[in-house]
Amino acid sequence: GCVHFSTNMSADSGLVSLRQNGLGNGGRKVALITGITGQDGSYLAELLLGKGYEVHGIIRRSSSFNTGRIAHLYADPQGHREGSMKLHYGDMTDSSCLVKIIVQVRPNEIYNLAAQSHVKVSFDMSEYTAEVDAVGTLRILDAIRTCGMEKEVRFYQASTSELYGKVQEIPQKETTPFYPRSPYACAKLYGYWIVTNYREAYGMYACNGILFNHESPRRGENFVTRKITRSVAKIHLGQIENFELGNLDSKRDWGHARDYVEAMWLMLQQETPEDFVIATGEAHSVREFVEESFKIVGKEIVWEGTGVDEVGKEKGTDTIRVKVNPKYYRPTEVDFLLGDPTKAKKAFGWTAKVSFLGLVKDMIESDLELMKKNPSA
Ligand code: NDP
Ligand code: GDR
Repeated sequence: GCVHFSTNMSADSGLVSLRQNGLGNGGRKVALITGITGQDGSYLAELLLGKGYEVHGIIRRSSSFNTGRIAHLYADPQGHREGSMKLHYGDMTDSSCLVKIIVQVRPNEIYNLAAQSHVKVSFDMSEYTAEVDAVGTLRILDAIRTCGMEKEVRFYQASTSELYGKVQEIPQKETTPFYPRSPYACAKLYGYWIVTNYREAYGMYACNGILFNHESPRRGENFVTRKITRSVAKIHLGQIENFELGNLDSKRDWGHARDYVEAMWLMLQQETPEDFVIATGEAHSVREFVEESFKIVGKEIVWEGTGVDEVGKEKGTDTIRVKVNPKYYRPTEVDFLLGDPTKAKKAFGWTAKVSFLGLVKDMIESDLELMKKNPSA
């Protein structure tokens, strides 16, 4: 069943009636975040706590700690004692758990960020990805209905630019047709449409945020940006000589996660629920991300081609710093994503604050600090 993360969350019998007027204890808004331990979940929790929300998060049981990104948000980080943030064990594959948590928390807003979010991994774990990313979204929507809260809860769905996949139009906006290119994107396509359907069928306030790639020092270590900044930091500090990447030519519209979680919140504060593209409006290749990273630490890059993908000239006797390994290629690739965030700007004044260079700099600086402190990180 569903286990409380710690003991100081009381099963207050007055909780339910108190919250039926739409506000939590002490008139505070209550938010429930799935995927709170992930990159976005941690920034969103910070943002909502800063706005005075009572924040509840669902975490998975795991054999090692998975709360590293949110540890600083505990009232007492040493003792893992909760203040305004409360954690519940649960899983997107477990409906009864979702129902129990929603009944107990009675949130005003639910942010559905939980996902098997790695595109390459989704080719290896396609069925599980569908379970979590597609059916998981259906499960939580149905849990809301089971609790009779479909008219009071506001629901945010973490949709993605991966829906555009094999691009039909440049730049991509809310009306651009979808063409998913991975089991991940196919699962998220189901998520997108089931959210749209429940909005139309049951009058739910439910929104798809179609977010383009967003990164940060907290980005998972096997996404390309973080892999690059970690490796370049280690090369700069003399901890490693080189590293491997896959396709260097794909282009992405990369923004900063801190900016993007604000757009999630804004979407749920509007009069009517709608879907929005969130992007910077600027695209760069993986190769450019590598180049900018090396520039920041003041090192020359030496590329190595594999014959499969010739990526540059080897220079003299210098050490090869970046190798291309086809094992990182995807069976079907998404070549070029560039978003048009005009609708979000018009509706609620959102624009990305952090530039491409600002993002690379933030990530490199943070990884330099990390690797200096802990070379085995
Ligand atoms: P992360 O991979 O960093 O975080 C994913 C979160 O989902 C983690 O908290 C993870 O828990 C949790 N999770 C995974 N599987 C389950 C499960 N079966 N049940 C419950 N929780 C689960 O992703 P991001 O923070 O980068 O992204 C957040 C969401 O936004 C995802 O849905 C992603 O697909 C989507 N998205 C991300 C974009 C980006 O550029 N970052 C762009 C567009 C969409 P644990 O920590 O235990 O692994
Ligand atoms: P993406 O992010 O697939 O866009 O999905 P990722 O950083 O994994 O890949 C971006 C591009 O870089 C190329 N690439 C590599 N990628 C990884 N991970 N590792 C490598 O070594 C490597 N070398 C080159 C990839 O081929 C790809 O073209 C992210 C996730 O956060 C999704 O959950 C989210 O929906 C989308 O962004 C928007």
